[in-house]
Amino acid sequence: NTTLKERLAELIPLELENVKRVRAEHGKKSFGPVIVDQLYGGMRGLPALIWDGSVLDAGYSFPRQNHPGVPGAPSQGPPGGSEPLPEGLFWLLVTGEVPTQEQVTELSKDWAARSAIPEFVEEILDRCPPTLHPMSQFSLAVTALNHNSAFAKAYQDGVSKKEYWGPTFEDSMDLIAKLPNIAGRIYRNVFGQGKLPAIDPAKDYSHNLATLLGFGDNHAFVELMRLYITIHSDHEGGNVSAHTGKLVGSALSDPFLAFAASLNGLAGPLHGLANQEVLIWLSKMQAKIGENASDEAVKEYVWATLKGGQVVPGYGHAVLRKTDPRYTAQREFALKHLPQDPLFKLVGQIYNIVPDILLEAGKAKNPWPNVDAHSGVLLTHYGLTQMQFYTVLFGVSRAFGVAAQLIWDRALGAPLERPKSYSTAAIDKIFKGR
Ligand code: FCX
Repeated sequence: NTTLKERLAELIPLELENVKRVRAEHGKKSFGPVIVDQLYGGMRGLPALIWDGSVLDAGYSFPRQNHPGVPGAPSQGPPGGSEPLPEGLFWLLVTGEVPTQEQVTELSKDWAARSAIPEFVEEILDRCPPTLHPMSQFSLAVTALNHNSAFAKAYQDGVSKKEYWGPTFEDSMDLIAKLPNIAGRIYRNVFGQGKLPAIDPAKDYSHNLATLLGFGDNHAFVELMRLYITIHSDHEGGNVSAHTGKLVGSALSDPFLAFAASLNGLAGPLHGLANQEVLIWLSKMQAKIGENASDEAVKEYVWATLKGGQVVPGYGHAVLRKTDPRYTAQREFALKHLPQDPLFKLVGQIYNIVPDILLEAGKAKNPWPNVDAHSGVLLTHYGLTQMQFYTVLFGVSRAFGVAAQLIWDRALGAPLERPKSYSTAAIDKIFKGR
């Protein structure tokens, strides 16, 4: 019954050999034409990164962790649960293998044991005004965890490059383990829910997170946390939060500093904040056209949004060109647990209306919904109505993907990331007359 770290120590030399072979065979081959527009257009579609944890296929998002048909969907939750466990997902992201129930339970216990945060970090959070966005508080606290970073200490002690992955693994486990206490404290400070309960080592990660938020006795909400943390964890290496973590980690900033940077990217409306924006948009729509509005009224509202020069939040995606399976997974959960919820019905009605409108408007490359189009509706249904907090939950989950990547980047010796930038004058000079 090997531990995650023991299994990882077995896999790393194999993957180092594998990468060496692939680079020896293909390293000098050119990979797709870079066109000047990609330098101006946000490197869209530019083959520029390696990450084995999850791969998106424009046909549908294919993070291997949550595609039920894919061997490797993590083991089911504890008895009575039917949603996957994030512990199983993290094992899968880090090893590419499905863990046993014992290995999953071991992870739950290990994270519970590492979950306490330093008192000074509690005080930093308690000093934040409730008007400071929860995501800013979140990244402040994660940055401050650098105080006890095993990697930073090992580096100062002169650890050899080959050993970088060990302290990175320890920091990553500590990071993931401490997020429920940080998120729970922010939630209770900003939205007032009294004293933080203790983490229960007999409960899984999601159950403890639900308890810290005040919903621990609601089995359906605990199940929702298992699903939510699983599906938001990783989405290829190029999205802003994953890429930022990789870039900052490539400077050998420890996982706390790297993930705090990821959180600042996730806080952007065109990335993780979209799940908050979706709920704000839905609530404004309901306020304007009422509950159980006609398709015509919804159509009119969507066109007004576009004509107002705004995006329809939760629709579109930089890579996907189909409905995000993470949307579908949430829809299935809603059909099972809250089929009559009016906001869920509105989300379904919008799903039947928005894609045709975006296609008719002709700008969006992907008219289908992404994960954010559905997530807030589920949280609201169970009483977690504070939309400003939604991206914090997205952030708790995204730590799983970013941490897995940082461990492997250090294990494989990923170099400092340093793309070349050009001035427009240089572009003009290089390509004039070509
Ligand atoms: N409503 C209105 N216009 C849209 C649109 C939408 N939903 N989606 C795209 N467009 C517009 C863009 O604004 C752009 O217009 P412009 O040329 O005037 O700027 C044009 O269509 C082309 O954009 P496109 O390339 O299709 O899409 P982008 O990737 O540039 O933008 C956004 C799509 C950013 C709006 C969409 O991706 C979004 O809302 N993202 C935030 C939420 C998100 O991606 N969540 C998932 C996170 C990620 F999957 C993860 O897990 O990491």
